[in-house]
Amino acid sequence: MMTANQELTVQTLKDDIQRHIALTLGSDPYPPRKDRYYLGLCRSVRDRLLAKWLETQRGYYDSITKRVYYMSLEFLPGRFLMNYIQALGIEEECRQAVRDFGFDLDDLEEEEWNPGLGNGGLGRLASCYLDSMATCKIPGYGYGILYDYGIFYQTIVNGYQQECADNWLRQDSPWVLKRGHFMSKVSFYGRSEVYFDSAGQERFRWVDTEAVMAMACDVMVPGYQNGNVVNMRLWKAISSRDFELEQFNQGDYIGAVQAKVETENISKVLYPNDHSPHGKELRLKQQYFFVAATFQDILRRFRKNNYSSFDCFPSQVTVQLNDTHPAISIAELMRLLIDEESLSWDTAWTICQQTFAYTNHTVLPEALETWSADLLGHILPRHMQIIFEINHHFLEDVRHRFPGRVDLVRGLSIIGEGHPKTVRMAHLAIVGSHTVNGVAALHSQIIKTKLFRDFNLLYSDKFTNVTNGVTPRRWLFQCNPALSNLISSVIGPNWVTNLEELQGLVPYAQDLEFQKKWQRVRRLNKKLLARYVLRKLGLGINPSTLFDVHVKRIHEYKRQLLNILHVVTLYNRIRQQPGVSFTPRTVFFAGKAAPGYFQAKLIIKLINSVAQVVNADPQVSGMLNVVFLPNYCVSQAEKIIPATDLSEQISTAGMEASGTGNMKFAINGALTIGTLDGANVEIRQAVGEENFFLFGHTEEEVERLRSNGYNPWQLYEESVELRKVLDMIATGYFSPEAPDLFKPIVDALLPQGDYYMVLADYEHYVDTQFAVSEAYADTEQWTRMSILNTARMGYFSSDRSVLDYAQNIWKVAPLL
Ligand code: CKZ
Repeated sequence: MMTANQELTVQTLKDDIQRHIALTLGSDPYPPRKDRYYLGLCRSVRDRLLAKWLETQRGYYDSITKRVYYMSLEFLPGRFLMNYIQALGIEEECRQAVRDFGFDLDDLEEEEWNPGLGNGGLGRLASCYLDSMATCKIPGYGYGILYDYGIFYQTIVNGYQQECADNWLRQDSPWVLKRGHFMSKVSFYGRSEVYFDSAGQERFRWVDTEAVMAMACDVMVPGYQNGNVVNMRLWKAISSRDFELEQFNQGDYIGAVQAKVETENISKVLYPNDHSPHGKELRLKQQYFFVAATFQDILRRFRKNNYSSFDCFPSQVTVQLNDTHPAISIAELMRLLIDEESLSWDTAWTICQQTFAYTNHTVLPEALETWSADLLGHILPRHMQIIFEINHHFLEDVRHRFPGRVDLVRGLSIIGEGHPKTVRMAHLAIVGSHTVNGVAALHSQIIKTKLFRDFNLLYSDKFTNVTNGVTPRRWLFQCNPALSNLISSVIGPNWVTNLEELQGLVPYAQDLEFQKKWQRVRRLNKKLLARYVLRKLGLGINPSTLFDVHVKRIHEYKRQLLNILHVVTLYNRIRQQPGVSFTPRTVFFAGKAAPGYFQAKLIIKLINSVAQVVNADPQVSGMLNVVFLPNYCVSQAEKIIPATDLSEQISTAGMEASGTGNMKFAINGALTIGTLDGANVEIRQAVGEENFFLFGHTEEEVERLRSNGYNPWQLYEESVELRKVLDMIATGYFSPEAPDLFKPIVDALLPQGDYYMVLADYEHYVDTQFAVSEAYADTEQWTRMSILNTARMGYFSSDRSVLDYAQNIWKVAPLL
């Protein structure tokens, strides 16, 4: 039933939509075109949010509260339209309004392009945190880069990944508010010049620089039905006028245009190499570009409050560094305080340390950022000088506290003394921050005892843990409406902003009536996914099979390979035992490989080759299917996760810092098969050991195996089943046209020593998968476990994470 008030809003909404189609888009509302009505709806929703956004920002402006600056080179917000509609609480009205025009809201939603301004978990985490800051009213801002090209669009051609450019701004996004009048100047290159000030003090200034302008582009991040809207400010590079004029005046028209294009390249493209920095000049320029522009904003806001002294800066500003990607901030703030604000080194350094906190997201050595000191010195000469100075002061302190420990000094130094000399960004971030956190309990422990052990010796109070979380708005309420409705029907709707309330479902886990409803919802979601797969790939899949899902970036440590070895094992078992009953499965994979990561790309090809053989074989038909879904992204995740029975979280123990997909699946009622890695450890504790399929070596066992001379050949020799699987792959069973195609994969597992311990965990994994199949066959038991997973996942809300940061690291309180 619609209330009178709702009818009023439906009518005004409809008027707004048509007005926008005519007056904003300059189109005729008749005949009704889907893309026009989509944009008309966007504009109408945007208007309603803008008012709240202005109010929130004015509120910050008037109050003298400490603000959080969440700095990240990546954000993965996903589609906005439905998120905005639900945050405003006008979903029913919007449905009705567009229905009156002959459209379906879910259909219109598909018109929106995903902003892929991130690689994976790290970028998505940043967006979950902004959502939670908005909902929990933590005063803060997100800062990043408006890339013209986000993460590449993946297609699969002949089983291989192909990358296409993702020009998401080709048609202006209605959600990006460009502040053309609001530009900050950012400098590069030049040199550091010494001079003496009027007091005879030696000072430095950065001269002969080249300038680039940063244009502010704002995106609204609304809290859930609380009127609060956080701002995400993304910078876009624009060539500087002065610079252009000078060049044009020299008469070199083509050269001038070329130079303009080159400077604007800074924000052109997101680097797609998740976990493997390339040390490229453009990437460093991106980092500094966004840091410099952001700090001008920070200082401008600080000054606006008429502060007499910078001493109170840390009581007004707290900066969270999302990994080391923005860590050049530390040198930049030092430069601003010393060169421009004339503070002493010691005062500036104290302010710096009190301002920054650094989150580490990975222990993989190849992902720890370093820059060649020459390159950094070339692009940012003054910053390089400051970094050397920071290092000098820091190492003096180390020598003082640990006399004679040359080894310690070498290990801790911000400068890696090789050829070429490098700047270790993690060391800079640790030294320049008051707090360093890992993203799950195990990961934070590894940071303290292994990765940064010597730093922990030096400052043990600095290191802490904040376990990641995900926003229940997008990852349950929005992506799984059927389950959300069922949950709210028994425990009310407050879980959306207080996820611990899901505990209220525990008593229903045994309730057969409720179980039936739970099964019906899960079945519906699986049908929706099956329909999507049919539409996208033309592949028919059976929704009553076990949906076994492995979606995330493709990386050797995440062990998609282990999963595919299991698939081949199942395939062989089914063929060898005709007539024996198996739990039918559909195994889904999705994920992108970094374009330069040969091995990961070959794994994609292997998955597709296995899928081709398995799906075409009548002997396993109905028992086993394999699907690779191209172009994994936020909106695809929203379709896959609610339909998943079994979540694959099978990284080599000690290598996945946290994982956040693992949380999204369990919240939606999937059961996990996983190793004791990252947040899996805490998830298992929360949902109960009996509701989690654990397998594999522990992190300590992996360490021990590696140092005691692990020999994968022995496993190969000892297991007939494993040997057969590897032989099939090695001899071209899945690639008859090129029998050697997958040799590099088998080589990594055998002659090259199997660094990721795939074979070491194989047998236990296969056995545990067998236990999964058995459990799935008992529907009542499985459903109970599924309900208990959802019920006990409250802790993994990003609201909890953000409030933890606020209380223990940022020292800010929620606004009232
Ligand atoms: O962060 C998630 C965790 C995951 C972790 C992921 C991450 O693997 O376990 O749940 C949120 O905490 N991503 C990165 N490091 N850890 C990462 C992302 C992008 C890039 C790099 C690391 C990137 C790099 C290095 C992009 C371009 C160049 C270089």
